[in-house]
Amino acid sequence: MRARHLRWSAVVIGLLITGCDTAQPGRHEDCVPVSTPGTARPPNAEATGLLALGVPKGQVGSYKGAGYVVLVPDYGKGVDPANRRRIDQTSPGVPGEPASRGGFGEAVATGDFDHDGHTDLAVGTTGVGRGPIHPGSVTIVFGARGGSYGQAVTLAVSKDCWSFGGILSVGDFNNDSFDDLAAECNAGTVQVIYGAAHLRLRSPERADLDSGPKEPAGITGLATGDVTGDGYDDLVAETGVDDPADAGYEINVIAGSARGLTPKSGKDLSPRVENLTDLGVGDVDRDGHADVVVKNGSEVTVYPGTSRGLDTGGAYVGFRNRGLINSLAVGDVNGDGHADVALGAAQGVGGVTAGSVTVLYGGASGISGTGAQVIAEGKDGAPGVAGDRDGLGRTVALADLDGDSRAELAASAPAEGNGRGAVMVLRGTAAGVGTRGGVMMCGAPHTSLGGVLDGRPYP
Ligand SMILES: [Ca+2]
Ligand SMILES: [Ca+2]
Ligand SMILES: [Ca+2]
Ligand SMILES: [Ca+2]
Repeated sequence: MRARHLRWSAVVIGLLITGCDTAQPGRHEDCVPVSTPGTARPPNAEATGLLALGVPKGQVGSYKGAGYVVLVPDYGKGVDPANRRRIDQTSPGVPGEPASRGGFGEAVATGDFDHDGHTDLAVGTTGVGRGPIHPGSVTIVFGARGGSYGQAVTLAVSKDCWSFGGILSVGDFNNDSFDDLAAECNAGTVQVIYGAAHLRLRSPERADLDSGPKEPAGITGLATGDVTGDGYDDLVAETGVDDPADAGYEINVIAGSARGLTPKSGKDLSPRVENLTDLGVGDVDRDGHADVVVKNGSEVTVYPGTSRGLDTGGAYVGFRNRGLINSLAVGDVNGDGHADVALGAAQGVGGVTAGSVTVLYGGASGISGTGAQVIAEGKDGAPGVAGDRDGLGRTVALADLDGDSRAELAASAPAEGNGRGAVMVLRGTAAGVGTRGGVMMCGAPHTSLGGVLDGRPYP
């Protein structure tokens, strides 16, 4: 899921002065460059998880901004960037040709859409940089044995979509074991593409759904989880509302069923939030209903899930950050069955913009700041060197990549290294995010690695 659009001690400020890239231009942080294809042979094993990094500003051949996606596997011991793959429109089987400012990789999502046991990659490209004649497309690249990719299909845009693929979210909305893909279509419409065994051969079933508000001003976020607790994944859509008297963003649950996602009906349970937000879905209080967690400015608000949708009356502010929150992800970091929440605060406070990620842990009464963990580059053994304007936490993701039922944290600093961009991955442990033994990856100059990321365990 993607939404459009600190605490710093004297010790950290000291690091800023002595250790950052800008202070020592010749110095490079210890990171694994991932903009080129990996050179290592794939091991004779299947990955346990996959981290997808969309790099829409990436250069392909002589085409600037053609865009590519870096796929980083995990074989059960932490992400393995040496075995990365790079997918672009010159990759075998991928339809289309690279073009300047094509922006391939603007949105990425992963899932097993053909249910063959290999995780597939969905790539959304709205083509906004190329003018109105490119209304967007979604490409599904199929995974195969040993982490290879060789076949893909591009789903043409429907006539009523003009921002197709700008935001993607994956779930099994009809619970048939084939992952399904929800894609932004236009200001108030989501298109759902149902997974099927024949996806490579013929067009999948697609359906357009209203995202909720009567006067939508643009979908800003999509996330998936079983809010109603009936075994079918539900889609949670966040949509701007075009209402001068009451501007804001509406959160709607579109319920899954045996027939797939069904348009909203009955009682209005849609909360309205004031600020452009980011949302995640997970069962923070472990009552069998996934909860919707949204950031609203510097606050984190939890809307408990119920069999009828969201309990707006039971909503609570689980945490107030000292500065603006930029990104949010939900997943179970410590494996206790309660979903946890990662918050990226790239701008920080007081003009110090190295950025940080705060992890809030779920419990019987939901999310609170008790026991919160603050992650920053170089802090408590985490990789990297905190530099002013790095902006760690511009995006965050939580996903169990190594297969131990604890979510790993991926956090990006797209501005780091003068726009080279960096992504830090730290493993989930029973005691929370493990700051030691983390991996730091970095991109090519001016490609803002980490601006787009998504992670998923293998099926
Ligand atoms: Ca597959
Ligand atoms: Ca399905
Ligand atoms: Ca937890
Ligand atoms: Ca894990």
